[in-house]
Amino acid sequence: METPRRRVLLVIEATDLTRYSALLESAASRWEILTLSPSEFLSQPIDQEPLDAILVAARELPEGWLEGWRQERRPLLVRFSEEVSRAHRASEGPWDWILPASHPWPDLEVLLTSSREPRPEVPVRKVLLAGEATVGKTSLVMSYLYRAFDPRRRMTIGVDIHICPVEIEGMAVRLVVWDVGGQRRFAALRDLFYRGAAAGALVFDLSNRLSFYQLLGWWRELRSSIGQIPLLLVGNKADLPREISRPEAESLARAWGMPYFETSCVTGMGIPELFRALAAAALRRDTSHET
Ligand SMILES: Nc1nc2c(ncn2[C@@H]2O[C@H](COP(=O)(O)OP(=O)(O)OP(=O)(O)O)[C@@H](O)[C@H]2O)c(=O)[nH]1
Ligand SMILES: [Mg+2]
Repeated sequence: METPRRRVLLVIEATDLTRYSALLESAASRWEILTLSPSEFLSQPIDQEPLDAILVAARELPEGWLEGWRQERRPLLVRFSEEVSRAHRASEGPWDWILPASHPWPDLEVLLTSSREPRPEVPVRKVLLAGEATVGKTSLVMSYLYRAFDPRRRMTIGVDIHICPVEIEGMAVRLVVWDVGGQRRFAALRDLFYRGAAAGALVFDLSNRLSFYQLLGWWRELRSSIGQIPLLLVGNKADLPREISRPEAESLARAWGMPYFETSCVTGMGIPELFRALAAAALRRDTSHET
């Protein structure tokens, strides 16, 4: 059976049209493509004929631009972005997909010819960051979320909870990171904080041997509180002179059956990898739990 011709609206600055002209021509034989500039788009709501997709190539759209678009069947909402190099499902905002502005068409073809699926729920997993005070647990989260390092020290009182979006192999995951205060006086509370976590990272400071020795206490505390959840070992502050070598840390990680990561919140080294590994471990934990 022939698929019905797709009706697509492209919102684009007139000056950018030439960039897509060849591709628009070739697509026009298969899809009905309407092009509008952002201002036209806002001033003439097209609500007679249902659209299959709204593609937004324009960089700026005023807030509330979607308000006029209450159609019975919600069109697929796709953003072209200069900042991504491959297609991915959006986890935030109104968009269903974000496609690379430089080559959106192959992915678009697939999206428009496959049947429409509802946006999947983004899985949410609780994970822990544990380890001695000042090893840099909160800084790891700040560096991941804001790509920034702040040398001023703000001790975590009890626990800080951060929402960290992570993407692994094109799939969005939302980590709820429980970043526990490492000070001894919070120990009595921590058992409560650990409940329901799907994975965790044990963090020490590569420039501080004591924080490495103290890992044993943390490992025991986590294992006795939440059992066999996947744990990762993290040597942070790799930018500073070391007191712990990589082989020494790796041999501990091996003994405990954990993967080992080195990070620096100053340079950002290893931090995206760490969060992706945490997300992957948290997701794995869930499936193995169910089967
Ligand atoms: N040079 C360097 N300093 C770091 C790094 N990570 C954190 N720091 C610094 O170490 C200090 C402690 O960092 P925090 O992130 O507050 O440590 P924490 O583990 O959250 O400490 P608690 O909240 O008390 O458990 C701060 O002054 C940070 O700026 C790093 O990778 N390199
Ligand atoms: Mg902290």
